[in-house]
Amino acid sequence: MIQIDKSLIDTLRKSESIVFFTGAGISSESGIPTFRGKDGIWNKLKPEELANFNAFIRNPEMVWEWYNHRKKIIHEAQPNAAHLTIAETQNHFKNVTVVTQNIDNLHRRAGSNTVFELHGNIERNFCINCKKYYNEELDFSKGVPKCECGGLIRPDVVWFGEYLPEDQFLGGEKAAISSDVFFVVGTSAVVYPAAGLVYTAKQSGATIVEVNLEETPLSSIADYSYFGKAGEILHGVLEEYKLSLKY
Ligand code: BV8
Ligand code: ZN
Repeated sequence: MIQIDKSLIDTLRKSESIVFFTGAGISSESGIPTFRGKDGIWNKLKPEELANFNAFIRNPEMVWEWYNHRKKIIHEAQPNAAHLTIAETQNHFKNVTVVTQNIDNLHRRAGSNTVFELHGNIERNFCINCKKYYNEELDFSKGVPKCECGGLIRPDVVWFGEYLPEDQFLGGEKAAISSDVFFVVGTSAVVYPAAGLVYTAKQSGATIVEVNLEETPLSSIADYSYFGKAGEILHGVLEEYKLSLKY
């Protein structure tokens, strides 16, 4: 059982705004493979081959095959203890914001109400030509689905070299600036500008709490680092916090 620092509990008791900045690691306990870990999907495939616009134009079938494979895993997955604990913190703190790099929609399905999705959402799709959205089940019976204008339909996720959705990034940035405690959960913190939000939170005076299986480039600026499974650690933090309210 991971020992949670009493000073962190004391800080939480004085806090109003909590941010959970999450990456693929938070969904690994739901059975969704991470990108760069030992079971990482990118060990076999390279991001440049798949998560970028040119790869899609060159070989839309292959890119859609990858996303449909991930979509199937995501639809069979359930939010895990980490997602559920984050949703439960909404009952204990004035402002709880999730800023996620994940596209799997699990935070919302767990009950989190304020979620900024920096890299899009696998449930949404749009036409690369006229930008019309197609969010119902797509028909792949005649190959890659096309818009009525003839344009290819793509998943609404942010690929390498693409800008993050302005409203989502600004929402995440605002939350980072006004956060009292900024949890960094299950991310290797190598992808920018998303990972830059941790530095924004730090510079704005937030207490940084890292939750990961292993050290990351952020460990050096974290005020607390807990190494273990996100589900257990986050549950442990909330339980210790609730216990402290009894005295
Ligand atoms: C952009 C969506 C132009 C699609 C993804 C500086 C500034 C700006 C850009 C860059 C920059 N430097 C480099 C760049 C370019 C690039 C980039 O960051 N490259 C990196 C790789 C070097 N960034 C971009 O291209 C971005 N756009 O730059 O536009 C621009 C330029 C300037 C200013 C503005 C704009 C777009 C990046 C978005 C790419 N899209 N995915 C899809 O999902 O298919 S990235 C992909 O990586 C996912 O979104 C993923 O979330 C993200 C980060 O990965 P993680 O979530 O951290 O997952 P990972 O597997 O790496 O790590 C999992 C961690 O969990 C591990 O540490 C593991 O130990 C831990 N873990 C595992 N299990 C558990 C656990 N922890 C706890 N409990 C467990 N059970
Ligand atoms: Zn179109």
